[in-house]
Amino acid sequence: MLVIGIAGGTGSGKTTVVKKIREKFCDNEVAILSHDSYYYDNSHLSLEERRQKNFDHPDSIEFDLMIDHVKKLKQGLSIKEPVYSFISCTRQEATNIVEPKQVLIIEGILCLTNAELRNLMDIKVYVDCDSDVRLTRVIQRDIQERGRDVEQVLKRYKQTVRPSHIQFIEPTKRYADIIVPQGGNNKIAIQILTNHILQTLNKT
Ligand code: UZR
Ligand code: MG
Repeated sequence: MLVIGIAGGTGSGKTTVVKKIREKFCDNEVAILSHDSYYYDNSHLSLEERRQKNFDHPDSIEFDLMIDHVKKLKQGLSIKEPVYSFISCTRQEATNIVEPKQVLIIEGILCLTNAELRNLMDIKVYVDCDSDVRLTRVIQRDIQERGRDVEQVLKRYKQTVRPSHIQFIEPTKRYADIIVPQGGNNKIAIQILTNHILQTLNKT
């Protein structure tokens, strides 16, 4: 199994890069694991308390479970990926079965911060993007998809997202084998990554 880790700031285009790579393959060739699914369940807290949490800190992710799942997938076993709601900030009852495939893509802002998880990756990618572009995307997305208003998004950006990006996420660029500027719009980088995967799958 070829394991690819894709990190980068919030709104940098990670999900788009993953989507564009996936489009070039059949469903039975590529499995995707997002570390957004592995946010701790905070249902013991009130919604207000949950919303105050720093979701851009490595401690907010249940890395042990994620590492265990990656190891199982590498062994050829299927796993039950948790389902997390960004609206309620809690883990849902349902799980999502992920089957082992020839390629596993691990995506998430903090996925290169954990050494054990990094060591399970064959290729490490950092999607790079100017912070003003990221912020505009995050404002739009969090209002449309994650139940926030402009005030809430900007307050959070200032209090936790930006400081944690500088402290924890940006420094993981040093671990990347490939840095992708302009995220999802970078056709060449996506082509290079796709070609590499194809080569590994022995299709070229
Ligand atoms: P991406 N996040 C939430 O907004 N709510 C949660 O319950 C859990 C996470 C945000 C998090 C981070 N912080 O910046 C973003 N904020 O999800 C990462 N604010 O997701 O990589 O898709 O942008
Ligand atoms: Mg995303």
